[in-house]
Amino acid sequence: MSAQTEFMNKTQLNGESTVEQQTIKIGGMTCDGCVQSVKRVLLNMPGVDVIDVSLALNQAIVKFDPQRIDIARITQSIENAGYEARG
Ligand SMILES: [Cu+2]
Repeated sequence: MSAQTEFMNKTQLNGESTVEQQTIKIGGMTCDGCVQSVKRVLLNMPGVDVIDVSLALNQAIVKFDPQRIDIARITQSIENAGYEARG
């Protein structure tokens, strides 16, 4: 049994879900309204938690459950809202 398999079995037994944290670079935010829009988009996605959205740093920090959503779908939703996103 590989270490990976062992780890997965363990998390299943404990009923825990693993959570990943990632910084997403965002282009096109120009004011606090944009920050709020990006936050709303992120929070509307199941399995995503917002740690921070920063206008000054042009980035969002999110935590997400990789079993429910992936970073490509997260960045796609941000782009659908009219911003550029690179995870
Ligand atoms: Cu704005």
